[in-house]
Amino acid sequence: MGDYRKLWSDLGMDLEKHDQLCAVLPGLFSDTYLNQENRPDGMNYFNFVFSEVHGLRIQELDEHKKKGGKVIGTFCVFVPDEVIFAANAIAVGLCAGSQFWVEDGEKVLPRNLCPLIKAFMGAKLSGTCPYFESCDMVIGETTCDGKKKAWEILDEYVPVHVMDLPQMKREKDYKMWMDEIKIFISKMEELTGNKVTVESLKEGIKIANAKRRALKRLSDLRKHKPSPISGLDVLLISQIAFNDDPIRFTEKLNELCDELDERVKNSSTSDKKRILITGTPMAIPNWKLHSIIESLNADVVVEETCTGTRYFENEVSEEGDTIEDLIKNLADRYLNINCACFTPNHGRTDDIIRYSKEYDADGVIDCNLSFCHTYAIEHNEVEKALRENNIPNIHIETDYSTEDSGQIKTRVEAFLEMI
Ligand code: BJ8
Repeated sequence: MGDYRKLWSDLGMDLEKHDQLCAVLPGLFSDTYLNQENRPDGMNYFNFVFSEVHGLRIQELDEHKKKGGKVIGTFCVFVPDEVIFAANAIAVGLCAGSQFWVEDGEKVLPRNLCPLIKAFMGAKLSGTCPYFESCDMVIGETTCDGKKKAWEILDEYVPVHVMDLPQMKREKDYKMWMDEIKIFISKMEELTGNKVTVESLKEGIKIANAKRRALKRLSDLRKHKPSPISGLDVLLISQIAFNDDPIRFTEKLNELCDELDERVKNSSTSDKKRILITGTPMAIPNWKLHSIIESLNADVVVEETCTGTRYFENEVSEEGDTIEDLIKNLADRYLNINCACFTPNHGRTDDIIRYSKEYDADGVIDCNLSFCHTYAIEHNEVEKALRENNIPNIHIETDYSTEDSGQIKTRVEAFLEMI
């Protein structure tokens, strides 16, 4: 990585503490990623993006800001990027996946809270995340109780706009979500000084749909036996999807898929078990579960998570002549996401069963972050449905520390032997 100290210091970051983070990440990345055998050449781009994750991309954000552009941070796949693109702003994902930030988060949050929330709060408080420091505004949502209340604290450090996400999917909830998107559009227009027009919103929809299509193409390739790419590599790609330039990302991902198309033509057989992961999102650099599973005789072939299918399934219709038409299209696509914050949420269970069949999974690992009550409770329904369909499964609850890695490995090993 080049020398970005001036850039980081201009952003007001804590350079000394940030050095500590920079000292551990490359080692973790190379141990997890670069030791894999037979990786596709197309992964070189994503390796490069990761190596420059606090460098080149931050410089791009800086250049955009110097030209008067805005940067918007988000924490949930319900926040429509299309609107951010239409206002000529850049969207960055701020969900944090490292234990490094947890301690700072615990200074203002209870310890018995989801690590994802503690980590993003710690990232902000410690001044060690250049994405956070580049943001002109962050967008929260009323999903789980932990996030909902965390916005109140975060608002003391950075402007927060909260989207009120309904918790059910009735007709009136669709109307309410459309209203929320309308308010979000006004907020973005006010912040950026750019009007969101039918043309710009359609352009935003096109960009987001193209990215979804590329991610879906990659996902479909994993249906081949054996999958032409490791679950670890796909996880890295989806994590990068939240922060990279969307047009460049789509282009590079399609190039990788072209390479994988060739790979599947010449593939051999494999006796590795095929695993579906479902549950809470895995924010960068949380590679813990994938790396445990793939260190054993198994491949992760699909993730029913927000760093998986929930992020890219279903496109937004580009049809319509008015902003209202397009807002309706956005609401239709987004309220189709099946997050455990909704009640009921049978759609998620149906998705898990459908994906298990489509990807020919030998078993399912339902994994949620500690203290994520909605996903932990929903395990009951997920487990029942999997049992009825004779699909072996286990439930894992974990955080970002490595303390339980040995124990998880033993459980996964036993699970793989059993299936
Ligand atoms: S659509 S999964 S990204 S809310 S922060 S709910 S892990 S306790 S992230 Fe999420 Fe949107 Fe739903 Fe997806 Fe649990 Fe932690 Fe809450 Fe979390």
